[in-house]
Formats: sequence, C-alpha cells, structure tokens
Amino acid sequence: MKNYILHLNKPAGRWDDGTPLGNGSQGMMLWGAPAAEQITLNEETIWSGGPMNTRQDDYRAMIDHTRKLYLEGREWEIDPYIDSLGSDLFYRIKSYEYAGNLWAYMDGLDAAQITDYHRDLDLTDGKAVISFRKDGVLYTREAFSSHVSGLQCVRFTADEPFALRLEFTRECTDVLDYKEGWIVAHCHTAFGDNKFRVCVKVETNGSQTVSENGLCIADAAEVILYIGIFTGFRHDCLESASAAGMMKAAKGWDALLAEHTDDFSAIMGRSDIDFTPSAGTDLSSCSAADRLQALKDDENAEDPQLISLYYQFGKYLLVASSREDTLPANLQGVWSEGMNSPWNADYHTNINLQMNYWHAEEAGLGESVQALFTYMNDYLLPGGKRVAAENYHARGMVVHHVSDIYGFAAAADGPWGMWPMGGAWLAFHMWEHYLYTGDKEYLKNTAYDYIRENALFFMDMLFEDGKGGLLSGPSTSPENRFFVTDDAGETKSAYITMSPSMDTEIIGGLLRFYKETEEILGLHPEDGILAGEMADRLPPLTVGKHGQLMEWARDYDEPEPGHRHVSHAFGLYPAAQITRATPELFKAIRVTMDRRLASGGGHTGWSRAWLINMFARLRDGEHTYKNIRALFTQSTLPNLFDAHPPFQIDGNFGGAAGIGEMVLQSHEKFLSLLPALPDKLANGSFSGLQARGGYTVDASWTGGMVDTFRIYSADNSAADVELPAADGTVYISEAGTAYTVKNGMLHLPGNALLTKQK
Ligand code: FUC
Repeated sequence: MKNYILHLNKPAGRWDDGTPLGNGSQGMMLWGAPAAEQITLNEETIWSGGPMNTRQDDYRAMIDHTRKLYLEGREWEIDPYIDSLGSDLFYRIKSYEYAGNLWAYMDGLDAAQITDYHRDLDLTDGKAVISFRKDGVLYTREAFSSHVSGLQCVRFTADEPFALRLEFTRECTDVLDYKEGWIVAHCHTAFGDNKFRVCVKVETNGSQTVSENGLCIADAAEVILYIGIFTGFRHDCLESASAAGMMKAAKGWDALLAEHTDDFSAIMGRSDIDFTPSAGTDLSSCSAADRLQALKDDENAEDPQLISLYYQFGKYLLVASSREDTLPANLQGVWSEGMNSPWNADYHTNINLQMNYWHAEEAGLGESVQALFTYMNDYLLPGGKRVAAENYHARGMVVHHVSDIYGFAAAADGPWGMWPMGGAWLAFHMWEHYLYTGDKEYLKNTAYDYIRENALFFMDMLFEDGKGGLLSGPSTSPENRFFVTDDAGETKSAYITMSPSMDTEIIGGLLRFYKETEEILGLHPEDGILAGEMADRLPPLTVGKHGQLMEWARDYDEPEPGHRHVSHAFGLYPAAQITRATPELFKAIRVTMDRRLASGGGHTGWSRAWLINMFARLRDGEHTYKNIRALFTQSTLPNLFDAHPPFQIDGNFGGAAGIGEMVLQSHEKFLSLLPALPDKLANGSFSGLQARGGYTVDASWTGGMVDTFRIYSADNSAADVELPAADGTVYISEAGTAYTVKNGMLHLPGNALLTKQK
C-alpha cells in the first residue's frame, strides 16, 4: 500500500480541526499550537449515567391501542394519543464525556514568528508529527496511540534545549497530583459518579519542578509523555489497574513505537484503492484543507487522490476507535471535546452506528467489526431482552433508536423514538459477516443468539391485518413525518404508523436470513420455517403516485420531502433486496432519491454518504461521483472529519464505504468489478478488497477498463465476475488459460490472476 499522509499546515483553531489518534479505546486530539499544545484526551467508557430501569407496565396496552386505532382507520389519532401519555414514555440517556485536557505550554513560541509549520498524520502507521521552526530552531512533536500497550505517547524535541509546563484540566476532578515524573488525576463523570484516572508518566533529561499550576520542565532536549486512562467501568480497582497499566511505559518510546507500527500498519496495509491523478497533478503532498478548498473554489477542479486519502482516513478512524477488545465507535468514534457531546456521542441505531461499519468488511477490518459484535452480544442483547419481556411482553430482544455503554434499549427522546428496529438492523451486520467469511463456527458461536432473539421478537410482535397479511408497529420511518387527515378534514403531520417500508425491509430480511441460519445450523428448524412463512406475509414494497418507492404502507405526502433519512432505500443499500433483479423497485427507488435530492436531501454528512452508496448500487458512477464531491465540499472539515455539522464520524465511514462500492460490489451473488466507476476516475487500482463469498480481490484499470485482476479465496472457490468489457474480450490467466467475456461476465473455476489480452 502507498503511504497515505494527511497533511495540514496550520495548528487547529478548534477541537474538531485537530489531529485524531486512537488505540481503539483511548483517543487524543492534538491541536498543535506552538505555544500551547492542547491534547484533548478520551477513553470510551467515560460516560455519564448508568444502567436504567425502563420497565413500563402499561407499555403493551399502549402498543395494542395504537394498532387498534390503525386497523379502525383512525391513524390520525395515534400521534396525539402517544403525546397524551406524556414524556415519561420516552427516556433520555446521558452523554459520553472527555477525559480532560493535557496542556504543554512553551513560552516564546508566538505564532507570528513560526515558520515551516507542518501537522502530518501518517494513516498507515498511525503516527502524527507536528514540526515548525522559530529563529531557525526546529521543534518537533510526535504522537501515537498504541493498542498493544494501551498507552498513548507524545514526544517533544527541539534542536536546542527547551522548557515547557505541563498542566491537566477537567471538570469533576477530585485529586490532581503533580510530582516529579508524574501527573495523576482522579476524576468522575457529571452523572452517575463513574470514576476514572488519568495518569501521565513524564520522562525527560531536563530539570523538573513542581509548581501549583503544573509540572515545569527546563533545559530539555526531549520530553516524553506516556498517558494511560483507567476507568471504573473496566476495572474494579483503579489503583492496581493504573499501576499495572503504567508499568508498560518502562519499555520506552522506541520499543512502544515499533510494536505499535507493526500492529497498526498490518491492519491498514490490507486494502487500498488508488485513483490515479491526471499527469502533472499530484497533490498528495499538499494540505488536505487546501485540497478541499480548491474543490470548493473551482467546480471543475479534480483530486482523485483525495478520494483515495479519504478512503484510507475512513479505515484509519475505525481502526483508531474500534478494535477486537474495545467498544464500537460511537457518533464521534472515541473522540469528544467536553462533558456534553452532540447527541451525547451515543450509539444511534437508526443509521449512525450501522454506517460506522459499512466499509469495514470490504476493507478487511475484522478486528474493528469484532468490537461491534461484542457490544451487540454483551450489552444490546441482555438490555434488549429485558425491554422485550418487560414492556412488549414478547420473547426475543428489541433495541430502539439510541443506546449507550449500559445496554439501554427502550424507546427514547420522543415519538420518533417509537422505532423498535435498531437491534434488528444491527443483526444484518452479523449476517453480512457470515456472507463475507462463510464461517459457520462464527455463525453458531457469535451470531446465532443475537439473530434468533431479534427474529423471535418480531415473530411474537407481528400482528394480523385481517386480510391474511402481517403488520409491524407501531413504528416510524426514522425521524421522518407524513401528513394524515383527521375526521374533521384537518391535515396534521405524524411520525407513528404501522409497517413503514423500512420495517418491512428490515423484518423481512431478518426473518429470511434467520431461516437460512436455521437451515445451515439446524438448531431450531421449525422456527426457521415459521420465520420464512411470516416474512412472506409482510406487505409488499409498493410504487406510489409519483413513481417513487413508497416510504409508508399508505402513499402519504410528507412535510419535509428532502428529509435526510431515506429509510426505505434500506433495501437498496445497505441491504440487497432492491437490485437489477427487481427492475420496478430499482426504478422506483431512483425516483425516490431524485425527489429527495430535488428538495435539498443529503444535507448532513451521513445523509450524503448514504446517497453515495445508493448511487453506486444504482450503478450510476456519475451521480456517485457528484455526491462524493458534494461530501467533500459541503460536509467535510479541513482535517477531513465529516460534518453533520457538527463533527459526526458516520459520514467518514459511510463515505469510505461508498468509495469501495464504486469499484467492487458483491451483493448480487457474483463479483462486480468497477460497477459504478465515474469518468473522472478512469485510471487506478485496488488491492486486498474483500467480497461476499470469502474472496479477496485486486484489480487495475485504465480508461475505465480492467487491465488485470486477481480473485483469491482460501478454498479456491469458483467465481462469477461481471466487469466493464465488451463481449469477446479475452483475459489470460497466469497458467495461460483464456477466458472470454460473455454478457459482461466471466466464469472462473478458482483462484486466478488475469490479464487482458492486448
Ligand atoms: C440521527 C439523525 C440526526 C443525527 C443523529 C445523531 O437521528 O437523524 O441527523 O445524525 O442521528
């Protein structure tokens, strides 16, 4: 893989313009100001609040009443009825919090006198380097966040002896201890009194003096900070955990850096998508902020390499915020600036948490995906079973639209929170992992319980429509409203209904792959058969009066036709229910997307990222590209962070997924090379991409045509490959066998490296 470096040439003016580093569970954001380095620290389990009792004895009666209203044709009464029950129906979770700020003040480095400023983040080895000069003296700050040791490390050096003062600040700090070689802070969260410690071991050849406001170092050639954060969520005894954790610093900078580099670059090196710039336009050494600005300034400007960089950055951020033994990435990965993060930096499960992992399978980020599955099994499953039993009086598990690290699963926030689909949507990720790997042991040991419990919930909760069909609900089409007319002829907007299209897509998909899971594993075959039968009785997806895919079971108008969620497009992406094999729906979803965009859709980063994936699935390379460009020019901060606004990480991940979908798809039961390649990206290559069926795929192309490609699977599986080539085009394998393209497809009997015949 090429070396991808995210260059910036200014200090961050705000936290969300900083340089993010992370080891999966801890993170730090470097601001890079010469005179006052600010390192904003995070640890993923510093989260206010705690487990909540969400039992509601009347909840099931409320559910049944809404169903009755719907079946009696009094749908317009549902939202007012829910409103009349008061806000106690919905809970509010607490916020993820930062761990504090570590400051390094260096007097005399006034911004006006600084030259040669660089702030670089190497995405391959996960190391940041900030450097600048004053009066010819070179100052350097290097940082990495090590998953292997669990420590985050920062080193200050300069050509000449220097001084600095270290200080730690945070609300809710009970003890702050500065002593020679150490800073130790004992802190707690704003609510719930969750305790944690921030420990900084300071190593320097300079002199150290403890003062009231910090640790002062003078005459140093080098100052190294080894930072460890230890939380009560993870450890019973903070004293012994921090003592043991900080021992790892004894290895020293070089050894810690070497083991970190091996670990990080092994994961990052697995996959690459490299778009070739046109001759003479290599911008890879320019600042990312300037490159984004150039795209904004000139609508004809192109920067294919920025798309490659953005793809790697999407991988980088996930590896830095989600690893095999951590929690999954939250709305801001693992980064957060203060005590209250936007949307609590929670786990939003009506698209955001899912989007965080959209690129992960294809990019080969198995360790990161594991964090999601562990969270689903260890937190959502028990929490979701409680809510299913206590509130719905049903078997199985249910998760609504937000969650936290305490396994919260009940309906939250307001009427739009009456959406019992979050847990089920996440089950698709487990099934997809099986499709990618074919790993039956994983299916049985990791995925089965979670998939089954979600299926059982809906098998209990679906209800008869009186005409032989089954309905779901009450539910919503995430966060979107529709117009209903009451019996007095007055039109009102409402959230809550039965069987919105996304419900049908999620439940139908879930019940069908649950059935397949039972067929594969044979554990409860009768339940699998019943699930399949119930899926067949769900309402069909329907084309509405505008030719659009209907968002709800009835063809309502909506107050916000450009709404950021396009939930009924779930069947197109991320699921694979709407494809070229369902031409009417394929056409109708396009109408839906065009209508959304015509009314201002895609205005949040994640919404734009979703559109990129949808257009790629529609095989429309030009619109895919247009939306990537819009993501860069409208929803990307100077350091390449996605902006809702504010910073929200899902768009980074969804955007990376969409870039992958342009060059490789595998959801139609065959491999498709360059399915949505825009003209502007006519030349390039990719390597190490994973595809469903257990394949690893490499390819290179010029002029939009595949020159060479390699398909590999551990069991040497045959592969059907679709590629942009005229019928009769011949590809030759290494062994000299000729394969001829027919109807845009090639059939390969097993692993092969193929080159187009000249
Ligand atoms: C979803 C979106 C919002 C926001 C929030 C965190 O509910 O509708 O735009 O991204 O998640």
